[in-house]
Amino acid sequence: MATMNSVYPNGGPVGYWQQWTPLGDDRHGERYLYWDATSETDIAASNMKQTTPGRSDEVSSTTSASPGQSVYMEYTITNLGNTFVSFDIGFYLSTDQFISTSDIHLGTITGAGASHGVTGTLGTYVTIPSWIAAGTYYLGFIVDPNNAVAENNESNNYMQMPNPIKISGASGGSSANMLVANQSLLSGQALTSSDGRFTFIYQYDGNIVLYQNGVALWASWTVGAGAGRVYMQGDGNLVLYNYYWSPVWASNTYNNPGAWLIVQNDGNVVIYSASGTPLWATNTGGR
Ligand SMILES: [Ca+2]
Ligand SMILES: [Ca+2]
Ligand SMILES: [Ca+2]
Repeated sequence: MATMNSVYPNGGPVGYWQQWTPLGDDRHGERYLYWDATSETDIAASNMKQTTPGRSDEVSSTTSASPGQSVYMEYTITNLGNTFVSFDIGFYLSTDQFISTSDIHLGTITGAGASHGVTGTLGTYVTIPSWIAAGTYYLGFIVDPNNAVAENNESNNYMQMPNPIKISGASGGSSANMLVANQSLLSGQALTSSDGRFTFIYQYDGNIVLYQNGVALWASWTVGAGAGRVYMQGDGNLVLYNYYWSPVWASNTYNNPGAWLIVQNDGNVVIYSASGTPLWATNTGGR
């Protein structure tokens, strides 16, 4: 047995002030004994980077952003095994420090690869979703997010950025532009895009209509179903119920608990899943 792989036989580099700072071989601070096995497959994620030989520091990442903004993040990947491995890299935005595939998916690099023993720090741009609520989030990444590679250690594949990212609120007016789970529009109630240009209204005549400056862009064609409600159900389905609580129209996006609707500034009305996947839209964007 060996106590560390051949890249850092002495346990890793020494950082500032002679403090030991971990690199990609650190495996979340845990130390592993490596068997003298004929094969080991393990890729690992880290938020450290080697700056000069013997010195390492945290990777760079953007610490504040607006919805829709493209932001930079670095990430380090190490192939701890003894064979070449090809893998995907997924990028995520999380409300906590724990990055998982159920967080908001920002994109995936497919077909990355690393020879055994190699550590590399890479950088990429990811786009903060335009629909995101203001708050503090963590950017992070996962190597082999779909677990296409069987590894000796599957628990060291995710990592958050060293610093949280503060996402500001969307600019513009203060009218509600969203319908979240268990919220309804009653007759005459409307949502307005945050820039005020688009209105999504449940009219008294029963029709749900999206307007831009008085011009209808989209409608549910449900005249006669007034005095009911447009209900964003807990199962993710947006349903228009009439006065008798009979469903008249639906987005058919059920089986998506936590889904929500937004009137976007591009003129599109979109229902997103809880993890940010578009499920339904009026397809009226680009305005
Ligand atoms: Ca791994
Ligand atoms: Ca998370
Ligand atoms: Ca895996």
